[in-house]
Amino acid sequence: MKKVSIVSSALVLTASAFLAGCQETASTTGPIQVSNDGMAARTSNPTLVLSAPAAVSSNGDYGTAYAAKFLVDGSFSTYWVSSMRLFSATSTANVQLQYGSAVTVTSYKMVGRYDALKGRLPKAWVIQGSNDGSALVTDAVASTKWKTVDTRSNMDTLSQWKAGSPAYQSSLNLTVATPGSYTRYRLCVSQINGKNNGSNVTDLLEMTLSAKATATFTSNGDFSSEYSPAKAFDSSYVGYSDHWISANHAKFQGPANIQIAYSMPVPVDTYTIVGRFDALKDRLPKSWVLQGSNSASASAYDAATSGNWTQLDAQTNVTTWVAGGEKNGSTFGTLPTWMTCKRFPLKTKAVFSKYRLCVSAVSGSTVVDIHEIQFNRY
Ligand SMILES: [Ca+2]
Repeated sequence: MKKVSIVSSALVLTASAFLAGCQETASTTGPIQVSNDGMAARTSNPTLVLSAPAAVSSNGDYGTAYAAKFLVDGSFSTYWVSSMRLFSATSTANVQLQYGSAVTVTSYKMVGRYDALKGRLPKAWVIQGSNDGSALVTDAVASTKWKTVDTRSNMDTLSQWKAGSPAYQSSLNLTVATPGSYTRYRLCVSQINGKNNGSNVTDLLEMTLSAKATATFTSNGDFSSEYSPAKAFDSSYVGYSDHWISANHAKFQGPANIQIAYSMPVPVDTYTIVGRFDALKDRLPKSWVLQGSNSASASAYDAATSGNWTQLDAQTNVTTWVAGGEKNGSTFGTLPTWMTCKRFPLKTKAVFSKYRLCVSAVSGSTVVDIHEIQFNRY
């Protein structure tokens, strides 16, 4: 078989990369952790990059310095190189990413080398998902234990893979054709861009999977169904009915709690409250806490002191709301003068699947009234 040269001139392995090769793959079984690839979690269904899977494996590596774990280590100086194979529908190079719980992957990113060895870039592949505990990375592509969620062909090095930044890297951001909820995913490469003469490899620097979170909204009391908690998380503030109003009391009886529950943990480091600054500005929140939880039993009805929740921020006697809101306080741009907003940074970045605001005092009204709550990551 033809000897394959591994070290390219453009991508020189560093000493740290070799050291990394000596480390064992971290084994975690906790909830899926997510990073946020520059996109704020402002909407109620943000797309989030899944961070390193609990386990990664392949059906063959070129060597321990090029093991599958280097595909998901966050470094572009390390890479997975498959073992040599024929590359065909029945001779694929496979790599599997396994998570602690099922997740619906909606998009993925592959980063490869775009240098003298760009012929190693995958040209045809499938992405498959499985919840079958007996499924193996070595299973044939046609195995019924795996469901194909995305199929690619003719991904050439001219019109598809292109020189990126830096020029010796190339990346593809692709949408999954038929997403499903799976605990494990695998990439099965059936063709590469170079010659398929029986002694070739595929080679990728990094691969990340992304999922779109969904959310549900609850409160411990609404004024009416017209002012449901979902109205505070719909990324819209334009209408006079486009807000959440808490249950009405003869005298405000806090805490009035509003909660968003995502389908997966969402990183947050600031939040913004958008409200009205008109004749009803006495409905603005004055004192509150923001809390986070990963507990399945955590609820909008829990007391503010509940052990189900972690306190993320506390504000007392906030009276500095201004017409039109803080400059750059929200992502809506310039607000009309009958509205207001304020942004509150968290002391520590939070990653929770549930967040809730517990308002204990308002500016005089019998209700609290919030047009929008934005959770951000800057
Ligand atoms: Ca890498």
